[in-house]
Amino acid sequence: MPRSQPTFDLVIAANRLPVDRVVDEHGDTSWRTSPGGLVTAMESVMRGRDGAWVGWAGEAGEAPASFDQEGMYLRPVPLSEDEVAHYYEGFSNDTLWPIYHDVIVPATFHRFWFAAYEAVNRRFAEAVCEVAARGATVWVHDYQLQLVPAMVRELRPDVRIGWFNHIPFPAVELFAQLPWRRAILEGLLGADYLGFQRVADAQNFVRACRQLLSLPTKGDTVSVSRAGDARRVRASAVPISIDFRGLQELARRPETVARAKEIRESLGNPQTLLLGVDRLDYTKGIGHRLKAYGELLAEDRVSPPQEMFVQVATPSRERVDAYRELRIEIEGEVGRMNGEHSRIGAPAVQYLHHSYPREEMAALYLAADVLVVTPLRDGMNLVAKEYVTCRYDEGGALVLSEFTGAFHELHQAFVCNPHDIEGVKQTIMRAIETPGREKRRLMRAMRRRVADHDVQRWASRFLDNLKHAPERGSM
Ligand code: ADQ
Repeated sequence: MPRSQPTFDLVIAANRLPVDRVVDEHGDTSWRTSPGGLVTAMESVMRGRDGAWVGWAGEAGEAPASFDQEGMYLRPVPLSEDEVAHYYEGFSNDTLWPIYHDVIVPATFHRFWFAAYEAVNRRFAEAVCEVAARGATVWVHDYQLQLVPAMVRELRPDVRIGWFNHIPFPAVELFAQLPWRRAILEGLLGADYLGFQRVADAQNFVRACRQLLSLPTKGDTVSVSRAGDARRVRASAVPISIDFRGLQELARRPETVARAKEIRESLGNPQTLLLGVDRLDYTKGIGHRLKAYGELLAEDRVSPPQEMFVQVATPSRERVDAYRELRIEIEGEVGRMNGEHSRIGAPAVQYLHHSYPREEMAALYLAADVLVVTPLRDGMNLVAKEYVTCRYDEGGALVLSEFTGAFHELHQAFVCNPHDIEGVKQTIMRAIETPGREKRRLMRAMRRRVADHDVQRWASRFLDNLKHAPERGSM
């Protein structure tokens, strides 16, 4: 280790660094902090502390040298082209992602993908140890880095290790399909504390340890005992949230309000504007949503231009086969619906396959009378929380799948089971037809929940749980 290597009391490890490379017209490179809840949350916990973030800078090949960005020390981890294909697109997104989302599409298993996953996790662990001060707190994020906790513990028994899962943790019957299930559970058990989106996710993890590793469990803790290392690991729910104050402030700006009005005008001022916003991912139930809406159109229960439907489908993982196929399927469906039900100047579905700046997202939320969120499985679904946050006017209505983490918090949503197409249709109609006064009451209650449980509170709850996790030898 070079003598000048700085070390930090708080180290975050996540697949991606919170920055994007920007190249200006002279070919000079700089870094721009990528907007997002995680960065905001980390900024709030790093304020007044020495913090480092370990992650991939987003491009294959050599990594840039470590650098400071807005008060955080960023330590890039290099990934080769092959590692991006095998560790990230392969094992993370084509093995773990489908298994952790109820096998909506079949998972692909390749031993060489796991080998790359292990190698990359080791590189992350070593980078973490390099920047962690003695006794530091290490916070590892998500399913791409499940081996990191045990690897860090082995190298640095002095640090305290937490891991948070942004996606669901599957039922043991599904998790058991993974040929590397033991390695993954043992990797996670290297942590002192494990945070999940829902109580059921934490319970699934504890059950997997009991059934697949035959470890003793009690309530939300698993007892681990290896030569010289007897510990209890706690697993519980700490649902993630968003930066309520920051986003609400953006939604209230006169420019955002004006843009929302302009969006509605450009759609011909519909009576009801329905909106879907998702990464183009098979977990999000976009096809189920379109099917339900297509039937409502066919039955003349909705029709453009009175009702207009805007679907924003953010480009995602386009090098993974299942995602390429999904895009073809969804765009075919949108084409069919528009062919059958559009009028000149009034499309049945306005489909947008783009990323947008935060300002535009806030304006879309503010413009929409109904947000339709129908995932088949989703760790949380921040889009739902962003929508209610932007509705400072208490307008709008939220249709929400019961298979999202958000369902467990936003009790006043119009709830649906996306597999029940008839039910989705009825729920959409209810969201459209419920009187404004009642909808305002529901929206107010959901806003209160998100305001009280924002991302800053999430981060401090996680760190608190980590701090108070059982001490070693406390069995
Ligand atoms: P995602 O699956 O990506 O996250 P979600 O929670 O909805 O899903 O977050 C998506 C984010 O991307 C939101 O902040 C949204 O505003 C933004 N976004 C979506 N479309 C966009 C577009 N076209 N342009 C710009 N921004 C767009 C994973 C898990 C979730 C979990 C989160 C956080 O799958 O279940 O809620 O992590 O833990």
